[in-house]
Amino acid sequence: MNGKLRLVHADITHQDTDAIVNAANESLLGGGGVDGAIHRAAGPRLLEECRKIGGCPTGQARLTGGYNLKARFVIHTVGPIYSGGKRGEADLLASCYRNSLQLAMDNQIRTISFPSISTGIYGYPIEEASRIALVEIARRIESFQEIRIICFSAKDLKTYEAARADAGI
Ligand code: AR6
Repeated sequence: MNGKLRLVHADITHQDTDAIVNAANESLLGGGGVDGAIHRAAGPRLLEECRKIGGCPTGQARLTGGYNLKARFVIHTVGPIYSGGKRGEADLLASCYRNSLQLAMDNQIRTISFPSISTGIYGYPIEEASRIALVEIARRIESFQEIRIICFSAKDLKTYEAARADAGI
């Protein structure tokens, strides 16, 4: 099966893929940015399920239901807080994509939407983060029907499109 990678300017809470990915924090108890938007759209049962999980270390991923979302599942992953790039941030960010995709494959998820992990409140420069995201996704695209990267602004979309062209993906 030839997987399709799409870069889309949209709100991730509206995506109808089997799963959407949340850029969460280690508590998994919600926050601002995309995390806040996903919890608002999914409803309070999402927070209840997250409470039971009891947190998630940076770079790892956890699966919950999607509740009021169109997506059946939410994969919560915790990106690194960027602090100059010499504290293992690139490896941790790559782990977020790898572990999220592995969890999706383990649960027969065929279509999935990612936000741009760590590039908001956590401050990761999007030019570098987009390259990491694209490389990790391209490695596993064949195991999926479709993977979307959801860019929340037209500017972010342009950055991802440029990174994709550079990488020849
Ligand atoms: N749909 C798609 N992308 C979005 C949406 C949305 N509805 N809302 C924001 N983005 P951020 P981080 C984009 O800050 O940097 C939270 O408080 C946003 O423009 O959501 O990983 C967590 O609890 C940016 O491009 O996540 C953590 O504490 C991207 O999503 C912390 O923020 C990621 O921005 C995580 O920070």
